[in-house]
Amino acid sequence: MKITNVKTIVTCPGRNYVVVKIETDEGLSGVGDATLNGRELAVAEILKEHIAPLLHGKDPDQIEDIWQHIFRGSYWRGGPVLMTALAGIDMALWDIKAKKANLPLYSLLGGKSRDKVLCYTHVSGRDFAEVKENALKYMEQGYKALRFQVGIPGCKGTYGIENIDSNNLPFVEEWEPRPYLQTIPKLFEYLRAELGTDLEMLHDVHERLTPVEAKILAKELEPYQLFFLEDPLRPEHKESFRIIRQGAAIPIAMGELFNTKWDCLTLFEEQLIDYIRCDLSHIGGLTEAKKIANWAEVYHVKTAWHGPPDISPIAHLANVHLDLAVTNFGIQEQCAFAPEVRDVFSAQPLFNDGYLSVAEVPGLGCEVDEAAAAKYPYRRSYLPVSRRKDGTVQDW
Ligand code: EZ4
Ligand code: CO
Repeated sequence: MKITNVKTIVTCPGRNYVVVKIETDEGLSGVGDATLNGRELAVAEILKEHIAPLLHGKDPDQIEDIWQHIFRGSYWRGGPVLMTALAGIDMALWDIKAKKANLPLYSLLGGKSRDKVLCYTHVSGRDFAEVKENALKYMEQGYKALRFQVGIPGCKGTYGIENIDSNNLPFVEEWEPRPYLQTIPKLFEYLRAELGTDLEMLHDVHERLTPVEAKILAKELEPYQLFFLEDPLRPEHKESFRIIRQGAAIPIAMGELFNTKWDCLTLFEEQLIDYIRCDLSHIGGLTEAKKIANWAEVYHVKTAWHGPPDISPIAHLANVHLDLAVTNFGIQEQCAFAPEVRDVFSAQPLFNDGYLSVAEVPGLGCEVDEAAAAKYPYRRSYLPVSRRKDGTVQDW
C-alpha cells in the first residue's frame, strides 16, 4: 500500500478543528486530529508545506519509521505546532492500519483490558450553589466523577466559568492567588457535605500557582479526598513538583502542556505524579502516548489523557481506544461538543452511565464529511490571557 494524498481540512463547527486525511492507492483512508487551540493555521501550514510532500509514495504500514522521520529526520523537532501536526499524521496512519486489519484500533494496541472506561466532565458555576446545581444534573446522567471549578470573588473571568473565546483579540482575565487559595478548599468542603463521599471529585489549577502555594492548597484539600489535583504548576521546571509531593497526601496529575515523552522523565522517575494526562493530539499521537503509558506503568502512574472540547472527536476516540487497551488506565476527561460537530464528524465516544466505550467498527471509527466541513469556515480565535490586578501576565 502507498500513500497517495495527505489532505489538511480546517473546519469550524462551533469551534476550530484541523483534520489530517491520508489517502492510499488501495482506496483505504485514515483521519487524525491536528487541532492546536489558537494556533490552527500554523499546524495546517506545516502539514501542507513541510510534511505532506515527504509522505507521498510511503508505505502507511511503517508508522514508527514515518514518526521518527518527521520528528528527528527533519532535524528541527518538538514544540506544540510540530508535535500536533505529527499527531494528526500518526492517528491517520493507525486508522488505516486498523481498517486494513479489519479490527477496531484498540485491538492493535493490545486488545481490551476493560469493557468501558470511567470518565469525568467539567462542572463550574459562579458560586458554590450554582456548582452544586450543575453537578446534580450530571450525576443524574450517571457521571461518577466530576471536575469542579468556581468563580473566585473579586476576580474576572476565572478559568472554567464563562465562555472566554473571542474572535478578535484575547479576552483578558483578572486573577489573584489569595482569594483563589481561600475559595477552593471551602468549595470542596461544601461539595463533600452536599454531594456525598461516593462521587469522585477533581480540580484543575491550570498551572497558576507557585510551588509553595500549590503545596498549601494540596495540604488544605487533603480531607476532601480528591481523585486528583490537576496541573498545579507551570510545565517548565519539573523538579518543583518535589515541593508539593513532600507536603501533601493528594494524587497529582500533570501533562496537557507536554509535547514529548521526555517531559515525563523527572516526574516518573522521582514518582512526583500519579496521573499522566498528555494530549494525544499535542504529543505526536498514539505512538508516543502508548510509549508514555507503558513507561508510566513502571512507576505506578496511571493515564488520564486530556479530553477538552478544543480537540476533535477523532482525538477523543483515540483516547478511548488507548484507555481500553493499557493496563494502567486511570480516568478519561470527556466533554460535550457543539451540535454542528455531528455534521462533520461521524462518531464520538459512546457515553453510558458514567463510562465511555467505542463502536465495534474497524479503525478509529470516525469519518469526516469534507463537504460539511467546508460549510463551517475557519474563524480566528484566541485563548484568554490572565493578568494580576497590577497588570502582570499570569498563567491562564
Ligand atoms: O484549558 O484545552 O483540562 N482541561 C483543560 C482544557 C484547556 C484547553 C486549552 O486549549 O485544562 O480546558
Ligand atoms: Co487542564
